[in-house]
Amino acid sequence: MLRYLTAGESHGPSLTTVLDGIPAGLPLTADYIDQQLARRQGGYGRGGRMKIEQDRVVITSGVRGGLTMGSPVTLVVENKDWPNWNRVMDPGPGAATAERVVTRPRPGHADLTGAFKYGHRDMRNVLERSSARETAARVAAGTAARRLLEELGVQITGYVVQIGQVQANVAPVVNQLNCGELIELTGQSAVYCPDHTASEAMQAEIDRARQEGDSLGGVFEIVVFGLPPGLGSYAQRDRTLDGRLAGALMSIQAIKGVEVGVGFAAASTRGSALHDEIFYSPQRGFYRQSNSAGGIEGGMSNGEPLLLRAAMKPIPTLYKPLRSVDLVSKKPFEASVERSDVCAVPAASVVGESVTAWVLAETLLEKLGGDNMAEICSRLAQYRESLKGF
Ligand code: EPS
Repeated sequence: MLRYLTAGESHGPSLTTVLDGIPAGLPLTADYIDQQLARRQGGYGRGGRMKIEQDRVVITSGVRGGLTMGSPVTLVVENKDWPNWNRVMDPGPGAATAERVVTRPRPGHADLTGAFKYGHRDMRNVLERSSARETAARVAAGTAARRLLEELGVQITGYVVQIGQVQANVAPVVNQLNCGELIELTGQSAVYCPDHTASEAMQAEIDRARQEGDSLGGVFEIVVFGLPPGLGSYAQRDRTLDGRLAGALMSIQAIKGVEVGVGFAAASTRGSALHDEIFYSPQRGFYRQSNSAGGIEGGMSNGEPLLLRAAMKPIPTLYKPLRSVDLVSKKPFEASVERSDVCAVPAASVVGESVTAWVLAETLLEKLGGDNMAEICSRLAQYRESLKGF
């Protein structure tokens, strides 16, 4: 069983994640994980905090000589901003009440409801953990899963398709390019969008929102190439691949919607036009010429590329004041803001890739079993071979 937990506050000393069930013999280095951490920190529209942080992972258990050992893998990402907050974040008695007590809940954040739930009078106790800073730990974890997928010939990438009102037209490139080419084209865009004309317009939209003290949401897509069919299952509700992937994506801070394949458009399409017809050739075996299903049928991967889409709401920390009520005085106030991102959709696409990679690694290990990479690779090769003669 593959599982992980993250821990850590946004302005605490560090974020930590413990990965359990990573097979032995997986090549994994801090440098490899740091590449994805850097992507998560990037993207046009980020705010002042990203000038302070330079996320790097320290692997403190489970890896020796660049290979996993089968024991729990611990990944630690330091918060460079912590020294500026260590008095506020001191766990000692009285420290948290001494200064910067947060009593003004921000609309759209977890502040007020989290205070109700946990009985906090200082909403810092809520915002520190509900902050999307936590996604650095999730990217670290998901990157170990991405490494495992790579060893099994599965490649994953994500890109932005919409920011605010600006929509990209990515279909022509996405349908023609292989994963490496798509990653390269996406990486050339400041907003991680492979449609470079739309990318310019998205940056202009972010500039406009910044000038107006506002924030922007958007949509990103995740594509996965090389997945074998049969991951997930129709046999029990909590084993469906689409259910698990949607849950993973929806658990990312600020994500409000998830689609698989053509998604909501399926509702207005006739069955005859929607479903992906099945063909057979001795060279390719069973295959499809279309992919409305986005690579999932009956809660299982069907062997076609996986296509997921997620919508992110605009970040609720705004320079433009929103009305709220002080927890102590019960008086209305207009929220004032220190620093914030204008748009973090590009960063969210990297988080989306990471949580997707984790679910796929889980389902691959469920399908194949095995405790070390050699065993798992040979079982997958055997399964793929068996499908050729099906
Ligand atoms: C966040 C608020 C901002 C973001 C943060 C998420 O942090 P701060 O309050 O320190 O300025 O920068 O994102 C990150 C730190 C990150 O690494 O992505 C929030 O409220 O969710």
